[in-house]
Amino acid sequence: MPLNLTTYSKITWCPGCPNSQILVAFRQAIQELVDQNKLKPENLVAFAGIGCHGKITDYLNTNSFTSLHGRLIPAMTGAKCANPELTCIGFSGDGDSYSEGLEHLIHAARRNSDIKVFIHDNQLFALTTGQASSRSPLGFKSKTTPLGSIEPPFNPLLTLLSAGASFVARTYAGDLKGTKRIMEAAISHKGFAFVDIIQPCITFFDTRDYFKDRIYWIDENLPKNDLNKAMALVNGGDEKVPLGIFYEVERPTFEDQLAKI
Ligand SMILES: Cc1ncc(C[n+]2csc(CCOP(=O)(O)OP(=O)(O)O)c2C)c(N)n1
Repeated sequence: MPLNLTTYSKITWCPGCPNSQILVAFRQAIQELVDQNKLKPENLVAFAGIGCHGKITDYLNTNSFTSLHGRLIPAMTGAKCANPELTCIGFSGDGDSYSEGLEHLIHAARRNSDIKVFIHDNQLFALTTGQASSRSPLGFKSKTTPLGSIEPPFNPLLTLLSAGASFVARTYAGDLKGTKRIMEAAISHKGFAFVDIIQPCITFFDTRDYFKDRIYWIDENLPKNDLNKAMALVNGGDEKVPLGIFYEVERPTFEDQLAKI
């Protein structure tokens, strides 16, 4: 049955912002999972952090919750513990979860909380007009780094793999089909699912050409349970940027363990 996942809210992202593609991919993924009886719309809760990415819940006709900046994960894990029937899906930014709220992300991965986290990774703080984040590259010039950033960028995939995330993937917002596929797999995964979505900020740091020349999809049929291989893949330097599911294993979730106490 076709769901109405749209709302009356006017979209206020910049015209052409890849956030819109993330929104469309998500709506399509939800529709497909509902059609396949893999998801009950009444159990879906979309969570948002603070930032441009966080507007996404305004445009989704689902249950939703907007958290404080950097505190997306505590809101999600709290809801999931209170009602394990819920499918908790969070949208966050590299400022919201790789800078301010990083500790929560790491511990949710370690615990294998059964939540799905999609990070709109635009390598800066977009809503506050383009300051450097922990994801900005060396030499990045912004209002907070006028002479160029002197910090190497954070590698979220490597960190989440070593923290114990049971599903780790990366996609590119401009690839709608690929993003939908990764979202469906993440939502279907039982356990902590983490997806970094490369989302060029066309206003403050337009990396579309940069990524167009570097992204490639890894072979879908490669085994996904080899942690060392996954780590090597996501730590292979900047020249090529692999996309796909790097790691996926099953292990007991935090909520299942909690229910046994
Ligand atoms: C505790 C707190 N610190 C700072 C801010 C200001 N603030 C609002 S949005 C934002 C940047 C968000 O960046 P990111 O999470 O990368 O999201 P984007 O806008 O890039 O999607 C900041 C610093 C805030 N609202 N609350």
